[in-house]
Amino acid sequence: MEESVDRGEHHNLVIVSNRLPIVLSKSRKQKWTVNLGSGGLVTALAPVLRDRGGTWVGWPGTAEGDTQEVDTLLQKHNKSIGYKLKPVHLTNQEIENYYKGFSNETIWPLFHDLIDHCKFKPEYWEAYQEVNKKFAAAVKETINDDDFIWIHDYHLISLISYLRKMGVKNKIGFFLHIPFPPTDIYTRLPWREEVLDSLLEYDLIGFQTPRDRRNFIISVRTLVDDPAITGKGQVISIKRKSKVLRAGVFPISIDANEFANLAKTPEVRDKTWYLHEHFPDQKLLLGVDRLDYTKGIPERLRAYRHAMRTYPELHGKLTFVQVVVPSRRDIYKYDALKMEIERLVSEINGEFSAAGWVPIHYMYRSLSRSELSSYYSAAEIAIVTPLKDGMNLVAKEYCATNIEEQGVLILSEFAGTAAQMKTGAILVNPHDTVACAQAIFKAVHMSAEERKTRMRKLRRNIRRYDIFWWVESFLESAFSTHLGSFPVVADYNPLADSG
Ligand code: ADQ
Repeated sequence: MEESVDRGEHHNLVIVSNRLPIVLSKSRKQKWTVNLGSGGLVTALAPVLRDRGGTWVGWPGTAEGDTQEVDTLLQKHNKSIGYKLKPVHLTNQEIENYYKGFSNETIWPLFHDLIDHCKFKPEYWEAYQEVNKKFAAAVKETINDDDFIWIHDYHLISLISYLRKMGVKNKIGFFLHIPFPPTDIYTRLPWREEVLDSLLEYDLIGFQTPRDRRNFIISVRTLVDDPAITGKGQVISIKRKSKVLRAGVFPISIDANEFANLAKTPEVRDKTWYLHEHFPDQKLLLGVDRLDYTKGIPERLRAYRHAMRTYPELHGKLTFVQVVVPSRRDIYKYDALKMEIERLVSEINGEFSAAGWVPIHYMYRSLSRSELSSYYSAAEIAIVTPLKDGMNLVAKEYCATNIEEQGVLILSEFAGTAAQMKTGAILVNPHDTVACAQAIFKAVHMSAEERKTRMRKLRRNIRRYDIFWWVESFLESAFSTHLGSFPVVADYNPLADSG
């Protein structure tokens, strides 16, 4: 008889994230429309929420003042999607201090090891606490006793502490989408004990890679008295006093089949053909990133410039297409980064452009899914070189789209993805301009056979460990009583690399 696995099917699911998975827009006539987001997380979680019943709690992304209209709009929308969206409204001051402040100017840079970018302001911390408390009240209003609560990401670490103080006894899981930093960096945080105490209250905490979990465990050993750590593999257990926390490694992924199928549609094929026509006799090197200083865009541009200076035979033969999606527009560092990128692009184009060839095509905008897919399909090489990244879905999307299995992936060893994709990709240190330039040269000249072997390996891994595997293995771990009994991601070995 087949052994049944408890994935908590009998429990309703309550997802909590900073943002609701929707895009709200207002027409010129001040009429609101709501569309469900298209990201991997909502694709994977929506069917689970529909099957089990559930609620997604989050900020709708709107400013103060739109509260009533948004509430009415969402109530109507809930009926059509089969689960509930519960908005948590934020004031302009909260958006300033909790979202832009503590989340994006303290935790985000600190957890990406960029201590010089951090602001440690007490008013940011206070707002973070207030908003986490506000989210806790919203969650408490919506739950039943045996619902499973799954909290997402660094904006809401303290949420559990308020839920427990409010008497909520439900099982609660947390997934950290960004890296967990090494202890000597983590300990700079003035509220390091409070943040760690909250993390230790969860029943299950998920990290992207063994590296992140190992960093977390070393911080626990350093800052906490007598933790008992047992088990090895995908899920281990940390016991402190009588509380047991399970810590697992769950590399997030994408709906790989969806990306492969999109690449086969006539619309994407046409767009891809159009790109090839416009770049005749040239290979395309593609970078796609949100505007963020963690993504290593200036470093990548310098590496491309170095490649152009070192290998003149690439002139006219290789074009770098860099797409940047606007992000966190009102934070000063992001404006400064945009200016630095634009200065470098214009310097490089000024240095090398020749009749019929512009070395860098730069786009600063969001692309539709079919446009993005056609760039992924057309590019012979993708260059994904973050200085540090929790996972990096662009790397996975590029490979999943590459149905002809002829593309080459140049990947930063500091992207979470590297743990899973190191044998198929060309791994580089994004700070090493010379090595990155050499990697570009190597990718341009790689034989068709080697490209196929590498890409096949990458695609097999991404198909097997897709976003649906991720959701299932997290939920299975939350409800199982076993440790380490889950499938391990091929191509990297959490056993060898666990804390
Ligand atoms: P992000 O830092 O946002 O996510 P990433 O994982 O690369 O980074 O996801 C970016 C997404 O934006 C991709 O799905 C990509 O397709 C999309 N995108 C990028 N450029 C675009 C463009 N020009 N137009 C349209 N779409 C574009 C955080 C962490 C990551 C982690 C994810 C998921 O920082 O490390 O992988 O969460 O956990």
